[in-house]
Amino acid sequence: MSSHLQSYGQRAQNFTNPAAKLLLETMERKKSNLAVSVDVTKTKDFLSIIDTVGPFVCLIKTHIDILEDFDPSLITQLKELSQKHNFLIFEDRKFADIGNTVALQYSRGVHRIADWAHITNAHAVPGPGIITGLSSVGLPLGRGLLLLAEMSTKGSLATGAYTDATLRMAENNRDFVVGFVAQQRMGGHHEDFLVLTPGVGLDSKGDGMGQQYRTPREVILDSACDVIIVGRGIYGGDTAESVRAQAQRYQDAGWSSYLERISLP
Ligand code: S5P
Repeated sequence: MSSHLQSYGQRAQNFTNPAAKLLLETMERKKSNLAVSVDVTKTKDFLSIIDTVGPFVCLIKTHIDILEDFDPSLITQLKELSQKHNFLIFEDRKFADIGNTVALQYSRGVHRIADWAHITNAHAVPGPGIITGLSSVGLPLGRGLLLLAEMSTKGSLATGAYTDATLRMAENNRDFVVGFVAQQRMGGHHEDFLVLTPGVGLDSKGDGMGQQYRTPREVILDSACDVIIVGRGIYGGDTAESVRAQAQRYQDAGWSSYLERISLP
């Protein structure tokens, strides 16, 4: 059976990587294929949004470098919330340099990403050395990597031959590369990979800066992706109650589309 028609729980056995297994098991247990992207600049807002959406998500996506008041104690609190609500953490770092540099960026500096992010991501543009560098740090820690195979933005250059070559890089590094940030499940490979998809919104089509939104149903059912990544569509509301209601709404939309997909003949 094609991997995307198997349940998330069944697919855990298709992976050796512990972060991928844990993500799929968490999705199955929480009945959630929703990741919330928490792109805010104040620690207080960051933690309160995560505490509010935590029950509805399998994954929290961070851009840790946009926090103006970052302090290492924030990481302790983030890890506590991840245990309290049972979600994994994905630092959307989009590494894009030579292997030696990305290994340092991943393990050191102020943020020490490898210490706390179950999953991170990288552009394929430098070639396979970027995976060698990141896996030298992340693999011993049981971390997983996603490659950016496509982007959600208008005019993206990550298409065609570039996307195909990204797929080949992932296939050659199955132990550490667990999937893609992409807009669709791509054919032409037999391995199971996770497909996480940003550019998801129910009420808006774009943001005037190139972002393009599709609905959870288009992403999960029509394009056979696995995880919807939603940012402003959820945390854009000004009260905790509206943030909670949006998280619930996107969780329901993503999960019902998944149930429809796995029941396809
Ligand atoms: O192609 C991409 C890849 C990513 S990771 N398009 C994206 O929008 N993203 C990220 O997803 C982006 O950096 C942001 O954190 C999030 C989308 O946020 P939203 O507010 O537009 O939903």
